[in-house]
Amino acid sequence: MTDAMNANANTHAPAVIQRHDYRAPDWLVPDIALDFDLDSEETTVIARLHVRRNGAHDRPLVLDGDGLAPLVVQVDGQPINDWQLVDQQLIVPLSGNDHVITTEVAIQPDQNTQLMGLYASGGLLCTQCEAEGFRRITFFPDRPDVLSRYKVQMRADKAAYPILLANGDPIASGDSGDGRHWAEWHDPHPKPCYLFALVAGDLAANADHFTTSEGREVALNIWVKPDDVPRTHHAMTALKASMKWDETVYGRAYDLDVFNIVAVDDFNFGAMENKGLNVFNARYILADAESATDLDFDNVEGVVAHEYFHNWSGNRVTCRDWFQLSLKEGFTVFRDQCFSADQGSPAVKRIDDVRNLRAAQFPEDGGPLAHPIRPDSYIEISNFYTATIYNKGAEVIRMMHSLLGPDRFRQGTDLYFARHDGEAATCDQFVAALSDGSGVDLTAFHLWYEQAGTPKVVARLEHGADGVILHLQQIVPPTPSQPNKLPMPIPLRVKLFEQADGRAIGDEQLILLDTAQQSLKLADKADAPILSINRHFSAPVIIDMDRSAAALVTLAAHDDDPFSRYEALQQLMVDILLADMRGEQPDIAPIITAVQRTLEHAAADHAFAAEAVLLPSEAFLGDQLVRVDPVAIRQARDRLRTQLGQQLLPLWTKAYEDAAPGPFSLDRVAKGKRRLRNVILGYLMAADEAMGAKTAWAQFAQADNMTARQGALTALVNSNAEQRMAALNDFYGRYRADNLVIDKWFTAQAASTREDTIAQVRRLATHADFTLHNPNRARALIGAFAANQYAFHDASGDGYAFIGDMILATDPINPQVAARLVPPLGRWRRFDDARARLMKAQLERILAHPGMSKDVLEQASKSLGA
Ligand code: B3K
Ligand code: ZN
Repeated sequence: MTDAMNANANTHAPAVIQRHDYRAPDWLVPDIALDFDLDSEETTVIARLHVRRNGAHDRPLVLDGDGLAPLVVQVDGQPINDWQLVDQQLIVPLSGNDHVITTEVAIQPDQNTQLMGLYASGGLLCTQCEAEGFRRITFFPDRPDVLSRYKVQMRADKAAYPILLANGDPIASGDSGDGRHWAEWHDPHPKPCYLFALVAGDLAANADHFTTSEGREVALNIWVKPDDVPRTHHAMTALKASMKWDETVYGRAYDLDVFNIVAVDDFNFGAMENKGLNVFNARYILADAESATDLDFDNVEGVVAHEYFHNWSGNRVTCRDWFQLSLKEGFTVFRDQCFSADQGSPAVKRIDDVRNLRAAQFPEDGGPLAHPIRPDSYIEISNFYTATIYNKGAEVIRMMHSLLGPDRFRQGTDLYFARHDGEAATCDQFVAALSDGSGVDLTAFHLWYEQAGTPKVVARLEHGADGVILHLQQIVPPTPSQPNKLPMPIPLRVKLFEQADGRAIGDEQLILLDTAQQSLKLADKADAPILSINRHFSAPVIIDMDRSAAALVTLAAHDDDPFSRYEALQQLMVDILLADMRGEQPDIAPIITAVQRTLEHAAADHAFAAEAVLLPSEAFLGDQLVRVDPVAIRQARDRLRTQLGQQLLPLWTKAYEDAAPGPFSLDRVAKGKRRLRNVILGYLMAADEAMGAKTAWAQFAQADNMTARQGALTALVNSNAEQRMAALNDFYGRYRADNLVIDKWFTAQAASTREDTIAQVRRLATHADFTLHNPNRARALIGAFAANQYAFHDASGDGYAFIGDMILATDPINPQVAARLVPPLGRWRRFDDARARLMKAQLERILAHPGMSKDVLEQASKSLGA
């Protein structure tokens, strides 16, 4: 606990949960029957728990609750009076080893603005329980290692809620005779309560079916508001492809007769893998050409796959405690990344994944909220659904996959699923199963689970009479509460090329750096070798190596790993931009040559070319500096963009024309062309704003799809062009009834590079369509603004104050959404003293505010690091 948090007299210091305090549950709940009398104003929940003493002890039954008052407490059918409610927990003394506990509570779904537990959204009633939402529905041991078989009965008004869904299989349904009806669902697979789900509403389905490799006929339904059914086809295609892929690649088949997905408008994150009843944020289900960008289509595919894959990695084998969250999340992200790579372009997918890792996870790992992929402590578990747990977790599994190769990795996962099916497992057990199944000892990887911080690998190539020698050194930086680190196992794919002609010298090698320093011979002889290292991003590390611009130009042209070609181009740009910021006059000829060559070959892979010529983001450039200077970064980046735009103008124009779209299609080539055109628009605008705006406006007006329309809108919104307002107004008018598209309208303005962005964002926060109650909308404006480095870090501090205001306003409504807005303020150590003071002032203001949630308090106090 920090002093700042202790100093806050208004809060009762929240408890810190420690990983080492884990104890098996005192009581198990093999069976539970739930009875819901549903109503948006007041729902009654009767729960019958069959509880069983776990081991010899005399401790009472302790059931978690949050905001619940027991109306009835019975033991074996008899009301009791000796229960107690202590810190929201219901304590029931029990004499025997097996009992049936009955409780009744009343809850108010339409008052539930946190969107955890049972809540109302757009006329539906739905649930979200992970991590600790089930305790807002009924009293229960709300921890992932208590697995139960669920029977659920629900009654509801037939007109308002014609569809009644829960986990598992539908057993019976009927009319209650009073305008209400009922349904009963049984889930035969024991599960932790975080996987419980229920949905009631006026829904229509896109219905399909799938026959599993085991011969099971599965009914598939994607439930949405009736008007939205035409927008569910991409999700259904993705679902069937995921089911097939998991059978082929992991040997995992689906295990119920029904698989339901429901889309809801108000949802705290992407989606939720509840057994047999996935609940989704509508933005990850609904997609058609008119309203969704290609990125949206890809995200739908990826998230549908992710939640489906959880059926095995998460549901059949779940987590022993929340410290093991990466067991299911890291593994499932790795699985969905590989799936998406197989569906599209592996190279472009890898580039995207690495860009996301560097944008979200590296800063987290280098800041006050750094934590290992298996954390040691937390105050609020919701704060640990992070890029570290998810994306770095996936990278750690990818490294083990690289070392084992696909066949031995599969032997490992087969053993993991066989050994732990139906259990709540740990990360250590996962690594042990991979080791035992593959016959390769991976125990050294425990360090990746224990140590936070992004390792830096310093590489130096030496060549002479002894051959080509690679000298490597690894540095794992100190992170909060982990000052000293041990060397980690770091698999690095490397390959040598000749400087003169880009000819390969030997094959790619996979080397394992597992000591602080290591030197190894890569080849006997070479004239002027250059090193391609961390190919395909084989390890989540920062490579520190001096390579000349000429070497990078050669790699950008000749490296046979597309990811490394991309890296070479990015490094060239970063080197030039940093030199510019230091006040040097960098030679831009090498980058002109490399971009020119990439554009000349764009037709081979438009999507790759688009990624390769994109300038590094302002935030990524900030990460390369000891002190982030948002203004200098903006100016240097604008200068290089203008130089590239102007010097290669005929080539940009030609590439734009060559990438002219045919009829709308989601095939790789069509998507690649759209992506490249949008990237080129940025260069055209930089070369000549009036000319670029004309092209953008034409693209905007003629677009038959959202990728083209949004790309053009973004280019115009960043400009002073006369078409800017026309595009914004047209877009708003055209889509005002479509929430998911209006989110894009808010984001385009919040992410704008214009000087008046803060003022615009403040104005948009009072717009009639803005609400803090819908997480998508809140993130579309506030989240996008906080990610806009130049505007957010305006020297006036207005950006910080706006985020501070929004955190205070959001917290009473939805602490999870509010807490996610805090980390940008926590980066104050990376900025000049004046900005740092202003950022800290906002954190102090938040901490001093009475009644803040523990979600926000944990993030703000750790961010302040006081
Ligand atoms: N498991 C959920 C995330 C739940 C977040 C709770 N704060 C979605 C997913 O990762 O698949
Ligand atoms: Zn997940």
